[in-house]
Parts: sequence; structure tokens; C-alpha cells
Amino acid sequence: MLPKLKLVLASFAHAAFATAIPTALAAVCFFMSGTALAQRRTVVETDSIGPIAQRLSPELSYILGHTRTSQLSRQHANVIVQFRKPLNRSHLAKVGNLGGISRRSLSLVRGGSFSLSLNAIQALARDPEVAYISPDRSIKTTNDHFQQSVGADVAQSYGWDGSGVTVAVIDSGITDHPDLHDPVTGASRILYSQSFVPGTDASDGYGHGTHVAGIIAGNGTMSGGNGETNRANVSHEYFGIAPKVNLVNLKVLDATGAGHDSYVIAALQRAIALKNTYQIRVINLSLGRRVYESNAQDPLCQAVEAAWQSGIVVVVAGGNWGRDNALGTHGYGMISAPGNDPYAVTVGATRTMGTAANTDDRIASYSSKGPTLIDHVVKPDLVAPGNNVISLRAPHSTLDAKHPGNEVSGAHDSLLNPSYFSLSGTSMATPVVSGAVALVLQQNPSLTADQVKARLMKTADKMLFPQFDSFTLAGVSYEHQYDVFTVGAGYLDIPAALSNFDLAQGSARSPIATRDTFGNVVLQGDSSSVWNSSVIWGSSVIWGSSVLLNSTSVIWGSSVVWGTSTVQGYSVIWGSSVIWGATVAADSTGAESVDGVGDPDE
Ligand SMILES: [Ca+2]
Repeated sequence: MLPKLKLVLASFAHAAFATAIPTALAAVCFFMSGTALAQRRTVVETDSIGPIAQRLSPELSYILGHTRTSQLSRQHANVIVQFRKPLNRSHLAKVGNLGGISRRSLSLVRGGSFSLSLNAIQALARDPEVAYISPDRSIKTTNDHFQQSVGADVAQSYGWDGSGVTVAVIDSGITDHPDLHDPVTGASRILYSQSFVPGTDASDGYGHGTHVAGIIAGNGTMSGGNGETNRANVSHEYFGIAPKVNLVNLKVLDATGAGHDSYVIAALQRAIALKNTYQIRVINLSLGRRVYESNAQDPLCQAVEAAWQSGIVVVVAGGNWGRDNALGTHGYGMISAPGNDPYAVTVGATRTMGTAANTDDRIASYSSKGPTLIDHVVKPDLVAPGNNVISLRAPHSTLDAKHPGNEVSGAHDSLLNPSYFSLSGTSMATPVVSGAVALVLQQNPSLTADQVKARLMKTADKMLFPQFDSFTLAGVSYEHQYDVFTVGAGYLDIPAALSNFDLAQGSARSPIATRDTFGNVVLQGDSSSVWNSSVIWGSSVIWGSSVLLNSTSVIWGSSVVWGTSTVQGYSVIWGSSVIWGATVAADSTGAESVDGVGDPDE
């Protein structure tokens, strides 16, 4: 079954409406194949706020326009409603009067998740107090020598180990592991755990969150380490970027690696509430889904921005759709949500080629490329190692059971019960950056989220990569151009970040790319952003001089990227309207590698 189909079915399948499900399935199948049903309606209704259709996500508009009127009251969907003002009793009464069932309050996005009939959704969209309604979409996880590649071993040898900083891991849960304990006191460094997946505890049934946690915080106890930080001479030891950092475990993905927008929003809400109690300075989101609307409307992006505004650095996976050519873009325009949010630090993945030196490292072919669909935000922001990363194993989890060949033994464990596991993906590159953020904040706790992001981008290595290369897997060749949409501001360089003391002023929102009438793509300035504030933070400093063509602000010429398919690629990304149906179709080919074990490079 295609992942996206599963998503849509999930949002329709609600036990209380079992009788409606067969009809809903039929509607969804038609919707997937793009076949128009009878009674297609084109409604352009407007009220004092604006067009009503703009308050409905593309999928809901489509479904409403392709469902027989007689079926509208019989089919139900789980949706997230964002109101213009904070959720109040009158909002809940309105939903109740329409027969809706409240599932979870989501104050972070001034709304909540509700189960509503299609009829009620249509009626609610006509309410001027409603800002936006979208399905409670499904979310998925987005996998050597990664520590040395980014200089974490050097940083640790100088005593930067994440002490005093807490990272919230919003993922599939974290299973207890010796490498996550304080070697002196024996206490777990997981300070708080909570599951937002109904009917589950906060342990890791999938095997993803534990691995992510280990990349951030593992101290190597089971692989020859003693929890100390200076271990340059210890080989085959598997430790994380910030081995003394603390963790908060917020579980939003089930044992299949799937969750919903509402779980992630609720977890972000909790992380903000716990920020001062546990010194949470970083949130790691190694998960994502397709982009359906502007980040200004997407509730997941809005929740990420609220966390950022509260002072937490939110680090997000760029997605694993870099091999995806379903839109004719060769992986461009494939950044997933919420990695498409301009505030987030969005991370792409490299492969280390199995060597500690970073000079031979190259982009992973599956690493999603920017710009983002619809808003054209320049992403990813930077790249970090993510291919075949060895980190903590969660025994008996789904990934562990399915991929026993990925198990890796440390020096202190039994061969029958290895402590480590190998995964690949931007999911694994993201916690490398989260760990780096913890080190930077340990060094200077007064830095703002924007200052941290700007510093990591400025100090990222821009000279390392070739201009082009290609990678062949199973007879298919993937061409890479190392431009801003592939590697962002460059390769994470932790020692460089720790030896830089620039304090950026202004917002570190990633810039927008625009296309002029000649087909050139240029960076669009934002007067309040860091990148405009001075020569020190100018675009050529941040993204490297090689990204700017002809000494102008052009970052893409008209023909550099897609060769013969240029026109098709441009029209998808810069077309007047994104054909959302095509985006859905892309899911069928794109999502498999997201779980981190599908098909790593090399
Ligand atoms: Ca290497």
C-alpha cells in the first residue's frame, strides 16, 4: 500500500463512524487516481475575511469538490482547525453544534484536532473565525565515522560535551540504554518522557528515536568508552555528538514509524511548557511529510515557529526524497514539512565514504533538495553525515526485527545482544546538528536561536565539495550539483562554530528564492534578516562565493540544473499553482527510504 494512501485512509478511519468507512475508501481511491467523480462543484465563495476556499487545505477542497452531496454528512475526517483567535468555549460549541468530536486541544496553533463530517467541515470553513482547516496528516520518520567528519571528537577533547543543555527528541520514543546514563551516578539522562501516541508508553517500538537520541547523546559506555569525553585513541567506539547532554523524550511515532500532525504539535506544546523546568534549548524533529500549503498556513510549521519564538532551536530533517523525480525535478523542490519552515534549521545528509576525513564526503543521493514547494524557501540550511550511522539499538523494535543485519556489537556487549545499530537518512544527519547546537549553547548559553542558526550556517564548510558528481545505485545514476538547494550553507563544522564569536542581529529566517523573467533564480532579501545586516553576514559569506554566478545575486542560471527537463522542473517549482495531485502521486515513489534503512548510499 502506498504510504500516502495509508495516510488518507488513516485520517478517515474513525471507529465511531465505521459504517461510513467503505464509502470514504471509495472516495479516497478516486481521489488518489485523480479520476473526477460526478457532481464536481466549483465554488468561489467569499466573505468579509476573504475567499472561503483559502481556509481549506488542498486535499479537503478536492475531497469536498468530488464527493456527492448525499455523502457529505456520512463521511468523516480527522482535521486540525486553526482559529484566528485562541481556542475558546464558543469555538468548541460551534464544532459541537456541527456534530464534531474534539480529539485534542492544540493551543499552540490556536485550535485543536477534531473529527468532523465533510458537511461540518464545509460549514466550518464559512465561519470567519476559522483561519485554516487541514487533515490531521500522517507523519513519518525521515540513516562510521560521523563524529570525526564534523569535528565532534575535537570539540569533546576541549570539554564541549553538552553539559547543562537539554535536547527534546520528538520521535518514536527512546528505549533505555546504558549509553544514555550518567557514568558516575548511574542515573538516566532522560529527564522526562511522555507518549502522545494513544495507548502506548514512551519506549521506542520502532527503533528510530533511540538511534536519534544516541547520535545526540550517546556516551559509548557499551563500546569501550567509560563515559569520559576525550577518547580520540579509542577505536570502534560509538558515541554521540554531545555525550553529557540531557534528553526529554516526547513520543509521536508508533511502532511502524507513523504518527499525525496533532501528535507532533502537542509534543511541541509540551516541550515549550517544560523549557524552563528542564533547560530545553533544542528540539530534534527527524520526521516529516509532504508540503501541501504555505508554511504560513501549515499547522505543523506554525507550531515549529512558536517553539522557535519561545527561544528553542528547532532542528528538522530535510527529507529523503532526493532521488525522487516524480515531479521531473530530480529531487529539487522535495524538502518535507516542517523542514520547509523558514525558521527551522533544516538538515540534508552526506555520506562519509567510510573514512574519518571529511575531504571525500559527498551528498547522499536521497537527501531532499530545495527550494521548498509553494514558498520557495532556500533549503536545506546545511548538511551533516547521515549515511550508515552507527548509534543505539532498541532491541525487539520493528526496525531491529526487520533488519538484523544492521546490528553492530560494541566491546562491552554480547554478540547475541548487540548494543548498536546502523541507519541512514536525513533523520540521522539531523541529530548530528542538534548535538552541535547543544555544544554551541553550552559554550554560550545566552545565544538566541537565530544567532545559533546563523553561526552554524556561517561556519559551515563551503569549500569541501566538488561542483558536480554522480552516484550510481542499482544501475540508476543520480547527478548532483552542489548548489544552495543541495548543500545549503555547507557542511557542518563544529570546531569552526565553537571558535566563532560573531553575534548575528535580526532574524535567521532562511531567504526566499525568486525567478526572474530570464529564468535566473536569485536570493530575495528580507530587510529584517541577519543576511542583510552587514558584509559579515552577506549572502556570499553564508552560502559561499561559488553559489553566486557572474558576481551577481544569481544563484541559479536558467539552464544549470535540469538540462533538458529544465522547463518541467521550473514549472513545478515556480509554476503559478502547484498541482497538488502530482505531489500526492510523488509520495508513492518517495516515502520508502524515509525509514532510514531502505536503500543507503554505498
Ligand atoms: Ca570521509
